[in-house]
Amino acid sequence: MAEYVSSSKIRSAFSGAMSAMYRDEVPAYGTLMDLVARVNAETLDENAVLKVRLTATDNLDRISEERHGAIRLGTAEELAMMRRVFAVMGMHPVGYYDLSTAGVPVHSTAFRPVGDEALKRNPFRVFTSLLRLDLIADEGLREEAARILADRKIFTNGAIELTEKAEKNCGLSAVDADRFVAEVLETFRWHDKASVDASMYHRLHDAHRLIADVVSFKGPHINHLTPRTLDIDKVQALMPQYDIAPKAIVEGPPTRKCAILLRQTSFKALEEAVSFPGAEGDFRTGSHTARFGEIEQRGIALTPKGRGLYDKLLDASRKLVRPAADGSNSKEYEAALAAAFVDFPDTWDAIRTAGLGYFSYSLTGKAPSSSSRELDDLISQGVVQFDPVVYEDFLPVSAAGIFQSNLGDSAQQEFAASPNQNRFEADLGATVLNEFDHYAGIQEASIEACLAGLSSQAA
Ligand code: OOG
Ligand code: NI
Repeated sequence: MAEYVSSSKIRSAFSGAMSAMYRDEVPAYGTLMDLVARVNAETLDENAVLKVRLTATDNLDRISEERHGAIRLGTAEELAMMRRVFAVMGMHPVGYYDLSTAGVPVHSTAFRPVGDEALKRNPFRVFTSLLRLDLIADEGLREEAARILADRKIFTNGAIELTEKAEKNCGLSAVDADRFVAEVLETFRWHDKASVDASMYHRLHDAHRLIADVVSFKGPHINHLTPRTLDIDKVQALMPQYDIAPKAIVEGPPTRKCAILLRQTSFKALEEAVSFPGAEGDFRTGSHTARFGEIEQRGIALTPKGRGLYDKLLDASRKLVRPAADGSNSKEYEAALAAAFVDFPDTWDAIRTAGLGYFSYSLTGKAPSSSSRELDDLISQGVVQFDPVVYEDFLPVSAAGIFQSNLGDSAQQEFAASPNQNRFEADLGATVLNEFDHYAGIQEASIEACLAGLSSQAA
């Protein structure tokens, strides 16, 4: 029987290949990676406890290799095929994000590994959006855009064949896995030749910059890659020294002792030269902005109760100060955010007892002093310890902020809120996983492993 390569190994290889390609295409991403590596090393040097816990929970090694990316697709067929391609790499759709309310005509999911083991091996994720032409008012333009999209092929024949082969055989050999990575990478590559002429590009662009980005090119170029940092405030502060101009504010929760969910910041998209085909086989030069860089800091995954509190506090602070795109009120915004989040407990113990976050439990090695197997008793006796479960997903308000910072201020547009998860799942050809169920499962499994460990000690 043929030896198959694990899906985690294919995912790691793909993430590495994508990073190398992007570093080559967008040098500022390479600079950001160097900065993040420096800050992460310094943070670990200064925080021995953090280093011990990350090592003990088998979470240290993944961090330097960790990143997410994002793409924007044009049709249901592209989305459905992308799902099959990512499945070969052990990446599955988790969560549904409606961004229409934020003025961006897309809805999205995140393809990512699921389950503790796969996440520890390599947590590579891709935030994947599907353009919603139904939100475009101009019917003529809508139809033309749909026709252009229907004609393009974003996957190579090799990528499709190897995906089918992997599905049929439930895996790929090492040789096929290498080919698969190279073929699939082609879909994410930047094309500096637009597939539409300049006048069509401008019509699409006038409807919404994002529509031009999706419809005008041969494929869904990767638009950013995001390394994970252990101290986002420090990276944000150091960026100018590295000649990178960060966006005005960090998205997500404020600076805290116990990091929750996800904090993100990005640098502005580059203006890149592109050429548009003319009627006579000639080319017209122009430019397009789409590709940028981002960094993220990940904290604990919150329960529905914790997430409810987060959403409430974020909303309250944004009612006081709405961050302006030009950064003119960023200090006021930060102060309002910090003030609102005073109501969110900031010790792991308090977060746990209030039922706000998910934790992974493990045995310390100490023997229990009573027969109680209640988790709280075991913790107070020092038999069981707990570590935060990392939040692996995204946040719609933050994602909208990242989108907006790269669309320019003139792109602010209003769409009526119209989440349509059923439609998205029909286009995807699958349902998306509920993130809360997944985190609850990780927590539950860790508790069961503790209890099983104790009963085998007792036997
Ligand atoms: C995706 C923006 C969302 C994030 O990290 O929240 C995102 C895009 O611009 O296509 O990547
Ligand atoms: Ni991102």
